[in-house]
Amino acid sequence: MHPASFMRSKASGMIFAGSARPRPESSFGLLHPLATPDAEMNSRGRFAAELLTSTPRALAAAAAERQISASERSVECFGADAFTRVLDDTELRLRYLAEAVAVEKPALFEHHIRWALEAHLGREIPNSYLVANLEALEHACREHLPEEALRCIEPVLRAGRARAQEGASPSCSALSGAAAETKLARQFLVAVLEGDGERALELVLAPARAGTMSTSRLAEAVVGRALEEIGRLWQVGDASVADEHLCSRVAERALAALAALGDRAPRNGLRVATLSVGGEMHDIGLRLVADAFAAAGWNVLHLGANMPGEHLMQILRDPGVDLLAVATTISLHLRNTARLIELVRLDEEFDSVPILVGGAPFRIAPDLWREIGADGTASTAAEAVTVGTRLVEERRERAARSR
Ligand code: B12
Repeated sequence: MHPASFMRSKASGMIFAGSARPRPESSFGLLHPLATPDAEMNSRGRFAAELLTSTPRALAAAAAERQISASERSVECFGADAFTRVLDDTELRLRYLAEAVAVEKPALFEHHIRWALEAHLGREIPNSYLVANLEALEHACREHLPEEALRCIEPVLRAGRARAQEGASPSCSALSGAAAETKLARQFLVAVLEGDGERALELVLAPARAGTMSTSRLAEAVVGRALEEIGRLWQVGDASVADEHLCSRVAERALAALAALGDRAPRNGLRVATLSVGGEMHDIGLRLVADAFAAAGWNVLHLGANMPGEHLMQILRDPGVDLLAVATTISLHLRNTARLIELVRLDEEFDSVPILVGGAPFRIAPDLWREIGADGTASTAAEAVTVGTRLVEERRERAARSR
């Protein structure tokens, strides 16, 4: 039996048959006393996502086989090892699809499709490949997943397909323009790519020492933008992984030096833990957020990248925190983020600790933070401090009222 067929029979038998049907649940799977019809809808998305990723290789293989048999031409660009390449690519797409389905945010999948189109442009992979791949994926889902799951998956897949049919427009440099910080970001990146990290550092530290540009602007609008651009160059195939790693390391040194040069408000007695969710290796943006809290007088427990949720409880207990700031850069880690929030919320001791979330998915889908149970989001480090401070004050007011 094909593994994907096994999945179908397992799924329809085990999950969707009669009394085995799930009761209304909180957005991310665990029972919630105030479950609403919305929450039920969301738990269906979550179920569908679990099915998509329960045996992702098998489902991706079914789609890849379908694509190759329906249109061998659509995979010609991959040459001799087309099947393996299409298989890997489809499995990754399926994982992005699952996360968007789990939170019922087609915009997240559309964003992935736009990202893929731009990446393909630089590698001479035609749009017809992606359109055919999405058709095959939809076909495989229809063939192997139960109707109830399809109702959540199809609208997301179709949004992605419509986006793929529009085709790619070449991505624009994050560093075009004549603003002072943009010019400096260009010079910083050129110095890094020329292998002169010391020059790059000096370029951002000199204006900080001279007081001609604030350290926060240098961090976000210069170093941050340079990172965005090296990411774009890597995506379209114009920069190597080594270029990107080099840029990240110089950026980390620059950010640490800028943080040391910046002003600091007196200690305010508040403590924040900053962490990237389990699986998430990006933490430079989070580091900027941590530095902004420290500059505003907070005591910062910077836990950094890939923080497993279950080990977080220890920090919450001792030394304890007033705020949790959680980063998710790629949408592949959204369910982990939701699980982490749920873990904290389920513990009576900490269920009122405010949780601030941030990172690209929360900009792509602006109400996503609410959906996954967080208390707020912010797009920049300065905004994170403003929102975080407000959340802690609101919590104190609530506690005072209930006394
Ligand atoms: C550096 C980098 C890496 C480094 C990370 C090093 C590190 N220690 O962080 C490494 C090499 C590990 C890496 C790996 C990968 N990366 Co990467 N990476 C980047 C890059 C170039 C820079 C990230 C960055 O620091 N940006 C600068 C900061 C300042 O911006 P920011 O993160 O958005 O943060 C700001 C806000 O979002 C917000 N914020 C951030 N965190 C938080 C938290 C809270 C609580 C709040 C309120 C706000 C907030 O405030 C920050 C300041 O303004 C980006 C490009 C980009 N556009 O960002 C790609 C990028 C994010 N990576 C990408 C990819 C695909 C990957 C990999 C999958 C590649 C691979 N095939 O291995 C892996 C995934 C690893 C994993 N499991 O997480 C893609 C993501 C595409 C997508 N949407 O899925 C990007 C966008 C590159 C691209 N253009 O294609 N990467």
